[in-house]
Amino acid sequence: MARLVIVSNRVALPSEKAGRAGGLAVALREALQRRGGLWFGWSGETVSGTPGEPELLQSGKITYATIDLNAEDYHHFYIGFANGVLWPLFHYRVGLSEFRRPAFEGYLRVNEIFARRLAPLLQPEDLVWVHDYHFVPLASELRRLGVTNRIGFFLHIPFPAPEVLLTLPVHQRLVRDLCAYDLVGFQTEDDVRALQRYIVDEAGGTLTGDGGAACFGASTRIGAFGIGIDTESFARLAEKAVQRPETTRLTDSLAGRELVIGVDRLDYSKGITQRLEAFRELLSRWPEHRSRVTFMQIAPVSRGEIAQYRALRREIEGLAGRINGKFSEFDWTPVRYLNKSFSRSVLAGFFRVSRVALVTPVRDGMNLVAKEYVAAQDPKDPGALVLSRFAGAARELKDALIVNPYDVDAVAAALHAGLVMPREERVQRWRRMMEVLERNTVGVWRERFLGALEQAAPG
Ligand code: ADQ
Repeated sequence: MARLVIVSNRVALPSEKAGRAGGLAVALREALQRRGGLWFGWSGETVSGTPGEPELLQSGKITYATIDLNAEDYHHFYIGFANGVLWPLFHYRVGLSEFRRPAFEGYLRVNEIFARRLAPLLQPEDLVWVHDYHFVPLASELRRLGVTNRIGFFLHIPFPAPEVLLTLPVHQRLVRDLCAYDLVGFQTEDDVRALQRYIVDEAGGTLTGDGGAACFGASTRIGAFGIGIDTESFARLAEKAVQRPETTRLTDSLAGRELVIGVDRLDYSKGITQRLEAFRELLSRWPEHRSRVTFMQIAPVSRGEIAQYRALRREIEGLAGRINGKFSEFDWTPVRYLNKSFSRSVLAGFFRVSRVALVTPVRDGMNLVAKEYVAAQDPKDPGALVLSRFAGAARELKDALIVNPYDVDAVAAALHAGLVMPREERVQRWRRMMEVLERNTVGVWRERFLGALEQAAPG
C-alpha cells in the first residue's frame, strides 16, 4: 500500500485533546497510521521574516510536518483571498467577495512555499491528498517542481455554478490549477456538474465519460464523494452523554420545555439570522409555543479578524436580544445564544435531548451537524431535523423536513411541524436517515476517495 500524504491548512497534531478532534481528523489519522504517512500544514504561527524549515514530529507511523508563514503572506493568503474571496464566492455571496490582486498574489505565494517545503519530503510512490480551497494551486506548483506523484484534491465547500465563478477575475487560473490534479473530489453531484459545465462551456475542454475530463492540456477525473461521520461512535457517544452532568443541567434548566437546537460556527453561510427570524415567526404565528419551547443557538466566533464576521455577530446579537425583549416572561427566555464551543460528547448529549434541530445554512458543502444530530437521537423517541435544501446533506437526508432557508415563513412552519410531529412519524423518518448515515460513514468516504485516487493515472 502506498504511503499517504495529507495536506491541509490546519493539522490535527497528536497533542490535540482527544475529545476535541473531529470525526474528519480521526478518520484521516487512522488512514495515515495504517498506511504510514505524512500530515503537512501550517503550524499556526506567523513570523516577520522568511520562515524556516518544517518542524517534524513523529508519532507512531505518522510524521507531522508544519511550517510557519510570513505574517503578511498569511494575511493575504488566509484573510485576503481564501476567506475574503473564495469562501464568500463559493457560497454564492458574490457581494461579499472582495477581490484584490495583492491578496491573490499572496495566495499563490503561500501555495508555492507549501510546494517547495513539501516536495523534498515526498517519496516516489506517495499518494498526495490535498484538502480544501486554501490549496487549489498546490498541484500545479508541485508539478512545476517535477513531482509526478498521484495528487488528489477534495473541496469541503460548494463549487459554484460557472455564472458565479465567472465574476472572479482569476477564474481561469483557478480552474486550470484544479485540472492539474489527478482527481478532484466534491461533496455533491451539483458541484461536479458545475465544474464540468465550466470546463465544457468556458474552457473548451472535453468530458471523457466515467468522470474523466480534459482541460487546459491536462487530464483529470472529477467525482462526488459526500463526506460522512463516524455514525456508530457518535451514536454511542450520545447515548452515554445522557448521563453527563452538562446534559442533566441542560434538561433541568428547561423545566419540561422542548428544546430546539442550532450549532454552527458563527458564519454568514450558516443562515443564523434567517433562522432566528423563523423562530420569531413561530412564536408570533403559533403562540401555543410561547413559554413551552426554548431555542438554543450555539455559535462560537470564527474568523473574527474579518470585518464581515464582526458585523454578522452584531446583527445576530441584536436580533436575539430583540426576540428575547419581545417574548420573554419572568420565568422563560426564548433564545439562548452562546458564543462558545463544546466538546463532541457534550454536543452529542445536547443533540440527544433536543426535540428539533434547525440546520438551515444558506449554502453549505455538506454540513456535518445535520448528520451528527441524526446519529445522536434516541431510536425510540428521536427528534426531527429541519434541513436547508442548500446543504449538501439534503441530498442524502431526504427524510428531514427540507426547507428553503430564505423562506422564513416556511422554516417557521417546518419548525412547528417538527415540534408537533407524532412519535411514529419521527421514528420512521429517523430510521431512514440513519440507514443512509450507516452506509456512508466518514471511513467509507475516505476509502472511496483514496480508491479513486489510486485508480487515477498519475502525473
Ligand atoms: P464547517 O463549515 O465547519 O465545515 P460543519 O460540517 O457543520 O461545518 O461542521 C464541522 C464540525 O464542526 C462538526 O463536527 C461540528 O460538530 C463541529 N462544530 C460546529 N459548530 C460547533 C460548535 N459550536 N461547537 C463545537 N463543535 C462545532 C466545512 C464545510 C462543511 C462540510 C465540512 C466537512 O463548510 O460544509 O460539511 O467542512 O467537509
